[in-house]
Amino acid sequence: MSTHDDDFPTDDPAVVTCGLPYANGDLHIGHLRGYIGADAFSRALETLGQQTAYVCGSDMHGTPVAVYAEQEGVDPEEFALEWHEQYEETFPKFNVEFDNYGHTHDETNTELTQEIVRTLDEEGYVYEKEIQVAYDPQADQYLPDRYVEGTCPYCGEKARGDECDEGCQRHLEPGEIEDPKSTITGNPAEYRERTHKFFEVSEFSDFLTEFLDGLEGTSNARNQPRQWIEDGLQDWCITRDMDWGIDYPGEGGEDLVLYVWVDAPIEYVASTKQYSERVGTDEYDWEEVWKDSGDIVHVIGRDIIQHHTIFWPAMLEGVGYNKPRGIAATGFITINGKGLSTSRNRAIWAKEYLEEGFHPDLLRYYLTTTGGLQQDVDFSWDAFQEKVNGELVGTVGNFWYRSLLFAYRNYEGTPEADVSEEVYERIRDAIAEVRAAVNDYDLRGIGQAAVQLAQFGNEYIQRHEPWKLTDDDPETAAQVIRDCVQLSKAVAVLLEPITPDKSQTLWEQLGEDGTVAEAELEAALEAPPRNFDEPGELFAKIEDDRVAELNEKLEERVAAASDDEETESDDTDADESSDMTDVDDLEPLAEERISFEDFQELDIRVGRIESAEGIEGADDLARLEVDIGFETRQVVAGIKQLHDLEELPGEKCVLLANMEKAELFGVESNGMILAAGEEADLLTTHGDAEVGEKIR
Ligand code: B3M
Ligand code: ZN
Repeated sequence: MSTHDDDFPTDDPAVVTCGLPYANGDLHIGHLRGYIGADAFSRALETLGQQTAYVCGSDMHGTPVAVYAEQEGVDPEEFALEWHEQYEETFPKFNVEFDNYGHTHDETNTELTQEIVRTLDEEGYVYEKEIQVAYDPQADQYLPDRYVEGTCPYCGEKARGDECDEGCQRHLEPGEIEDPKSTITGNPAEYRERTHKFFEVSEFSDFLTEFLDGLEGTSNARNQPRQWIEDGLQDWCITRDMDWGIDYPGEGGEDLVLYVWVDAPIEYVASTKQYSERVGTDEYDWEEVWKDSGDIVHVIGRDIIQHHTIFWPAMLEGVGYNKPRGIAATGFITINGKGLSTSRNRAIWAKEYLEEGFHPDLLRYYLTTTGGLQQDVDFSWDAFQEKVNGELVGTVGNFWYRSLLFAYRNYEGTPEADVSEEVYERIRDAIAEVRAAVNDYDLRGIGQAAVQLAQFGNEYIQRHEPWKLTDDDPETAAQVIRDCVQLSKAVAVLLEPITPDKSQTLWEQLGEDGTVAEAELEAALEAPPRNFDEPGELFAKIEDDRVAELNEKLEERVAAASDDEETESDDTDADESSDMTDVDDLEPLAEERISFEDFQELDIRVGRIESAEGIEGADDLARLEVDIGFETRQVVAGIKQLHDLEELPGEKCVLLANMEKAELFGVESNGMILAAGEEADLLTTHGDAEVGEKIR
């Protein structure tokens, strides 16, 4: 959602970043979804005419890297650099084109990190404190972060030393975890007293509240942090007892390195700086972006919202830097409806996808148009096939091919006629839809605008049947085909952020010069060159037997991995922190069965939300009015932090109508709306079931 007065494009340079991948293992669809999403968003900003850099880098430090390097018996630097190089090679294969891709261990980031920490210290935001640090006497080492496991003090789930990765997703401070055990020896950890450095995050409460009020992006990133602030912010331990990392730059920290979450986000700045140094500050000035008036947009996984909406803006404020304009936090990925799990090999690996010979733009299209920047994504080869065959082959490819082939055969290119007013207006509307979608951080909206334009094109041809007109009414025939050529070009321009390579091929097919990536949205209305060659088909159907084969492969390897797992523990497998869920995270299925009669006692109805407002004094509760056909019900729901309340009116929902009445904060709740998961994803109906219909 956009809250700034000045919509994109602004006159300021923008930078789009994506959460840095830990340099510790193979990339899979859970990673790709973020990098592709951010790439598409950055390309979309450019098509609006916004000057944009897309930067990222590998996250080399911290225990996520050290633990795996140790397991392989290699030096962490060597280990991380190897993965870094692999990522650098892999991203472009998915048309993810960073303007700069650095890493956190390089000189630029090391220097900048030390400079920023020094400044925070000089500004009085850093202090020393004695704390209890976990220690493994047998291994004779301190146990920061992932070297220790235990129970989350907030939600009781199993957690890592610095994050409740399987439960409430909170960051945990050293010493907070309960029942700590060493991951090196499995022994219970001892506590030892150590002096560490702390950053005074608690000083920034008011600033952060205001920052969140102005923050754009996805609703989860904008709303969740409010609760943490209301609960009271703790100061943040920014040093660790480790060798691998960036040395603490000041006094009293000689034997400490910085916590990985200090130098990781600073790489966003360092990477922008490297880009600026390469192209020259006349072309792109990193200081203008980060210290003055740039538009900063972070795309992240939803498990790292706290780092990006609390710690990071507080650091930026502490050193007087510019703050992010937008933060988009992507949801989870499931595979065939089950949690992605690298240890169970239930994942689609980047390498595997490419080896199967699929074009990267197909996956880009699937991920961006199903998940956008926020929604959870379920991937299955069946759904992939359906989307590719239906939308890309059936709608877009079909329209492109039939239009251009007809134009080529009858006119050797673009017919000499003017675009009709109807088509011109239709393209203008689509451009406006894309512009609005970008301002709403809505990638799905971009895809939709483009595909619906192709859909319109197909209907337009069908309606005018130009093949019947070429002899009797050549003027109208030329006019219709002229329109179709324009529509084809417009679809290519609008779809470029999502399918850059396919759009480029169409662009060249039309005889256009330069690249479609450089074209702005208005190019959709400009005439293509007069002549072009015979077109080729751009998308090929995915056949059923191919899908059957892919499903079988996936099933077999998941089965093989679970056989292994029976003999081996999978706790030490690759990092699963980002963008993923796991069946272990799900509530177990109920053992006990209920009768059909029991079920029928539940009076569940289709409803439509008429209004939604927060209940004063209650952190989580909202008062909703829900139309259920016969009457309008007032219900209280715990969704205040999790949804944009102003966006709810008009939404369909599902309501348990014969729930006993309750009173919460003095407000009567007469029914219960149904929702799924920690984010309170509201249930709705797939088709057109009417308000008031019973669910059976
Ligand atoms: N390297 C990966 C993650 O936790 C972590 C992101 C850093 S972004 C500054 O998703
Ligand atoms: Zn927790």
